[in-house]
Amino acid sequence: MADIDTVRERVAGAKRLAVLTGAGMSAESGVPTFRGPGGLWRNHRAEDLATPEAFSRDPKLVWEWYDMRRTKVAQAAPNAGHHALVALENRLPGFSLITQNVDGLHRLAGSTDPVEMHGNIWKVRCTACNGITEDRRVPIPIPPSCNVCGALLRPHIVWFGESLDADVLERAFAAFEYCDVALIVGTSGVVQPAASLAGLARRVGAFVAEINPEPTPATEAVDVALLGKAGEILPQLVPG
Ligand code: BJW
Ligand code: ZN
Repeated sequence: MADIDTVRERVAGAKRLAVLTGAGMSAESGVPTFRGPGGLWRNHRAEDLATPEAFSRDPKLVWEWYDMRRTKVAQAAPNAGHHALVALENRLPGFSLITQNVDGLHRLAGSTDPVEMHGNIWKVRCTACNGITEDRRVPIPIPPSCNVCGALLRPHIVWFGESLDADVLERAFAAFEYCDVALIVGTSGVVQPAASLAGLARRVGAFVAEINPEPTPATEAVDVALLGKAGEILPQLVPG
């Protein structure tokens, strides 16, 4: 049987399907990925910008990066892959969607309860009073300041070295610990703790498939690696 048919069959028969998505999920919507071609911004890597230290050193630079990304996300629409995941959610009772993406495209496509591990690009948090608000201004005044206390705002996003929200972590780990089928879509699998979810699913005996045009550190360990784009492969996995 072809690999894609095996995965389609496993998905159709899943009692609990857990899906992890990464930046490659939104690549076909025009949102740049972090690593690989086009991953650098003005010669900076995500690892050099998405840290509390980088923000303390140069909040204007970090906000300019976010303003560029907010502009791209504002222009982006969900792609066929996002819509296929909505179709899977509607057909399968035990469906969980865990995303590393901060772009909100899963929700825009109609996914009802995606777990956003790393936050959301449209939320900001005050560095003094910690108030969290939605802010959809594009462009955003740089640097933006809090309406309540006037202090500097930061993106409400999890940066390197920062802890993920405890409730979010619990939901992400539970989804993969109790699944019987897992799909790992469009992630390079290098950022923890998200990168450990595929291994967790394997350890509990789940069938794990990866969807990515390139091999990743997870490829060797999954049951099936479907080499291709999320927007092309995911629609083929929706049971008829
Ligand atoms: C397609 C495609 C198409 C293209 N279709 N696919 C254990 C060991 C070692 C280190 C650590 C560890 N635990 C924690 C750490 C430290 C750190 C970490 O993981 N570092 C590694 C880099 C080594 N992790 C953390 O700090 C995390 N915090 C934490 O664990 O707290 C506790 C703790 C702290 C410190 C030490 C120990 C414990 C927080 C991580 C936060 C990550 N945040 C970011 C924010 C960026 C800013 C923003 O979004 O605004 O999240 S970084 C960035 O990477 C972003 C992404 O969500 C994340 C993952 O990237 P992703 O999604 O995989 O994208 P890419 O670009 O890497 O890959 C795209 C893929 O798509 C590629 O494979 C393409 O081939 C593919 N593709 N087109 C399908 N059409
Ligand atoms: Zn404030």
